[in-house]
Amino acid sequence: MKFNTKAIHGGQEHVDPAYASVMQPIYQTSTYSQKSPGDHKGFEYSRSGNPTRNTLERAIASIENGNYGMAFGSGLAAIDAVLKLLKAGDEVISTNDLYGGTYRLFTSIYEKFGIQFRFIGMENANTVEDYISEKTKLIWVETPTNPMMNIIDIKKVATIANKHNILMAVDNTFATAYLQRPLDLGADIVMHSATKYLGGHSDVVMGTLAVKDKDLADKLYFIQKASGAIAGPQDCFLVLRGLKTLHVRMQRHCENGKKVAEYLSNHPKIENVYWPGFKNHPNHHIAKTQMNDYGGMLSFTTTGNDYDEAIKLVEKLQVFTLAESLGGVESLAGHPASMTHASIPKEEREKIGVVDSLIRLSVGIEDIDDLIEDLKQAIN
Ligand code: P1T
Repeated sequence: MKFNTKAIHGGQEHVDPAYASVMQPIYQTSTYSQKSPGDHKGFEYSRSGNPTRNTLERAIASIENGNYGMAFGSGLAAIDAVLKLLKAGDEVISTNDLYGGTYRLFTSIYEKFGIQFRFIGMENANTVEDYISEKTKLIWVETPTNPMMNIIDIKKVATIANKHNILMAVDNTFATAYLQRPLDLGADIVMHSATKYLGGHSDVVMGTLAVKDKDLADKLYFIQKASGAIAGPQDCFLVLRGLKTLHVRMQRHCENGKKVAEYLSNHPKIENVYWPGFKNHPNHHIAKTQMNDYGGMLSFTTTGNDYDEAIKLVEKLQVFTLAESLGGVESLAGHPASMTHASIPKEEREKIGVVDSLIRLSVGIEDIDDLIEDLKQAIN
């Protein structure tokens, strides 16, 4: 089955044996009756399994070319489940540019439990090998990274991870399975903040994982059940509905993203535009091979790198909404230094380019003329 068909039908055969409804029903139930202890129809309690969630989990596995999927109450809950595979004394190597909340989870929660994190630039994948020790148990990769849009060579990092018997996880939130499929490139785990493009309508908070390996899936299902950070059935329904238009939404996000990136790069008041589709992006050649297109996310800085100017600019936007999050049909703008990445110390974030004038755009699927006009009036 091709991707566009999988987005609509993947994992969704016979979703309703009772009435043959075309859409997966919302099973808003915490529990299921049993004829005799253990004699039931496959479900006993909704923390361990729920038909609506199971259908979404199969759909997520299907679009990522995995065999098993899991849905959690948020993207961070999904990342949290992956970290629970580890124990005190283990080390994690992570991209140094990543969502501020992921950084906070790693450093403020898991360091306390004796897990060590090394945040490194992975733009040259070979450098990963220099940081591996016998304690390294997980490599965490975001690509494109949030918010600097760095591109990491998934296949190369996966080959290194595999050679040393280390798990490799990819946060695929910015690209989605429409643009890149990390499991096909050798990663063990693919993670999403489904809050973003998978849901697609800014109306749900959810996280997902997909894997190929049965043993790994069993460990993650156990963590999901034992820790309990599951996604609820109504939210699973919303993401199932979102998935059905993922491919058409992503096409327009990519088209609009390209036009906005080009407009900004030609504007005299704009200093840098970070978007992997530019030929002069340092890892454009990798993006070109591992992604099908370049997505709708980009960041830029204004000339002079002035905090107040950046704030004024985002306040003036009218079609773009100033808000955290991304990946919905509507265009959003954010100021990472004071919003999504405020939990990263200033010296750390400035080292990777998250300066005071950096503005991040999630380019939506509105009419491109209105988006450009809005940016023009706000910048000028
Ligand atoms: O918000 P939540 O669903 O828990 O997902 C966390 C998360 C994980 N990974 C990436 C790459 C993310 O961008 C996020 C959430 N990001 C934002 C809210 C944001 O505005 O960047």
